[in-house]
Amino acid sequence: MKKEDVAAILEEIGVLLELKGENPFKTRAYHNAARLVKSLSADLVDLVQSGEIRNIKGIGSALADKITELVTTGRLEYYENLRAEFPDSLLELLRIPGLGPKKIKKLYEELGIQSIKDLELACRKHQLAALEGFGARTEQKILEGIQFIKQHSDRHLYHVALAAGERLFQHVAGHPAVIRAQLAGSLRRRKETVKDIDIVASAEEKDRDAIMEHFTQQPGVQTVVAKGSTKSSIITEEGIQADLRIVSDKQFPYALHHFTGSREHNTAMRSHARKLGIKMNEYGLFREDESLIPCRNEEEIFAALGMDYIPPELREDMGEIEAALEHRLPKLVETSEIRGIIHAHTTESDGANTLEEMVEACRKMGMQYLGISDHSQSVYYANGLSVERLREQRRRIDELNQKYPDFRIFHGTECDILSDGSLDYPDEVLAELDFVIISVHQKLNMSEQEATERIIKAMAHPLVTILGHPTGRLLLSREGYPLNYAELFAAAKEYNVIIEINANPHRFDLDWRYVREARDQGIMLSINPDAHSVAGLSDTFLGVGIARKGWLTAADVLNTHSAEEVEKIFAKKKGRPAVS
Ligand code: DGT
Ligand code: CA
Ligand code: ZN
Repeated sequence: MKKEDVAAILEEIGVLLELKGENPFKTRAYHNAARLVKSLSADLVDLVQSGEIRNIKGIGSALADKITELVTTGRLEYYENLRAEFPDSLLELLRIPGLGPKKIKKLYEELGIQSIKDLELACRKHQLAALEGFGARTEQKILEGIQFIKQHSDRHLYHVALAAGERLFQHVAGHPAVIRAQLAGSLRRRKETVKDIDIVASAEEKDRDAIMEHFTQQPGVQTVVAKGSTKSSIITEEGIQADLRIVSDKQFPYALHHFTGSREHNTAMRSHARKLGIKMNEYGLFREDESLIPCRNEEEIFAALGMDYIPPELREDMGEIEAALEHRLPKLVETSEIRGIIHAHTTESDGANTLEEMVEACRKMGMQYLGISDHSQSVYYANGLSVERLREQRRRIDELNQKYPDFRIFHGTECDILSDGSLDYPDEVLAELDFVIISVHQKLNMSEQEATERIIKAMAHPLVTILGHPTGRLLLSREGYPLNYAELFAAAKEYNVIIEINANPHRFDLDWRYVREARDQGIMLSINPDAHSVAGLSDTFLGVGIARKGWLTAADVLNTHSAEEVEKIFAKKKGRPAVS
C-alpha cells in the first residue's frame, strides 16, 4: 500500500470520527498523521518493518499500530467498522464548499440527509432554514455549491490527469510498432483542468489492432469504452477517460495539431489557411487542387501557413495566430530558467517539513534560494507564528545562511489580509522581514467591490512585496471571490506589488487568462509553489505551465532571477539598499 493511500485512509478516519462527534484532539491526531505520512521521505514499508514508525513524532502508539496493520495486511478493521456506521454517499457532502463534518452530522441526524441528492431536495424545500446554525443564505450557498460540483464533476485536476496521461503515453510509446506518439488535447496545452486524456500515435495499418490491444489491455484500465483500429477509449483507474488515435505516420503532424486543439485555435487556424487558399483539417493541409502540402512535423505546418511555431500552451485563440504571423510570439519561460523558490511553509506553521528539510531539498533541486513564508499570527488553525516565534525563526534562518554561503534563504511571511484590509503583524515586525506575501484566508465571502477594496487597501501598505493566491479559488471545488482586475492591476502597478501565480495545482491562481493582462500592465509575477512539504516544492514547475499560458517570458517572472537580483527587488520595495 502506497503512503498516499495510507494517508487518505487516515484522513478519512479523521472525518468519520468528526461525523461521530468524537473529541477534536482525537480527530486532529488523524488529520495530522495523514499529513505526516504523506510527506515522509523514507519508505513507509521500511519504517513499519523496522518498527521505526513508532519513533516518529506525532504518531502515537495506537496510530502506529493502525498504520502497521494497513501496510502489512492492506486492510484496517477499525476503519472498515467506522465506514460501516455511515452511508457511503454521506462523504460526498464534504465536496460542497462550506460544509464540514459538523454540519454534515447535523444534516444527517436531524434531517436524514445521506447524499448530495437528498441535500439538494432539502434545500429546495427550505428544510435547512429551520436548523440551528443554518439559514436561508446557507441554503442558497449550498445550492450554488451543488451546481458548481455538477458543472465540474467531469473534469480533473491537471496534475492528476498528467500522472495518468504520462503513464498511458509511456505504455503506448513503448510498443515496438509505434512510430511516433504524443500526448495531445488540453493536457498538452497545460490547461488547469482536463476532461479527458488524448493520445495520438502513428503506425502502419497492419499493426494498429495489436497496438489498440496493448492499450486497452494494460494494467490500471477500469473500463474499455470503445475499441477500434483508429480510435479506442478507456477509463483509467483514476476514473479519467483516455482516447488513443492511431494514424499513418504521414498524417501524424496534422492529427497531432488537430487533437491538441483548442477547438477555438483550430477554427481560427482554418480560417487563416482559407485566406491562403489552403484547406486544413486533421488529415492534412491541401491546396486548391486537393494536393497535399507535405509537412514532417508541426513546425512545418505553421511554416507552410507563414507562421512561427506556436507552442501548445498558447493555442487558445487569444491572439497567438496574429502574433505568429507577425513574428512577435514571446520566448516563453522554461522550467530550466527557475532559479529559486518563493512561498514555502515549514513545521513552524502548517508545513510538514522543518526549515532545515525544506532548505536541504531546495538545494538538492539545484535552486539558489528559498523564500520562507509561514502563516501569520491570527491564522490559529494553521498554527500561525506569533511575533516571538517569527523572530526566533529569523535567528535560525540567519544561522543557516551562515552555514550555506552558496545558498540564500529569504525570510518572509504569508501575512493575512484581515477583513478590513489591514495586515496581521505590526509595521515594525514586517519591516524586519526580507519580503511580505499578503493573502486572504478568512472571510472569503465577499462581493467584487468588497474583495477588490480589501485587497487594494492591503497592497497599498508600503512593506508588501507579493500578493498571494489573488482569488482564493480551489479548482473544481471552490470558486474564488470576484475581483475587478482592472483596478487590481492598476493598484499593483502603482504600489509596485508582485502578483503570485500560485502553482499549487488545486489553485493555479492568478488564472492564466489574467496573467497576460497583468504582464502587459508592467506587473511582475512570481511562480510560487505555496509548498507545505518537500514534495510540494516541485509544484513550482507545474506553475511554469500556467505562466507559459499567460505568455510570460523569463524576465517577467521574479524567481527566474538570481538571488542577488531578487534581494535587490525585495530591498528596493522597502526603500533601502540591498545588504550584500
Ligand atoms: P478537455 O475538455 O479538457 O478534454 O479539452 P480538449 O481540448 O482536450 O478537448 P477534447 O478532448 O474534446 O478534444 C481534443 C482536441 O480535438 C480539441 O482541443 C480540438 C480537437 N477537436 C475535437 N473535436 C473537435 C471539433 O468538433 N472541432 C474542432 N475544430 N476541433 C475538435
Ligand atoms: Ca481532452
Ligand atoms: Zn495561503
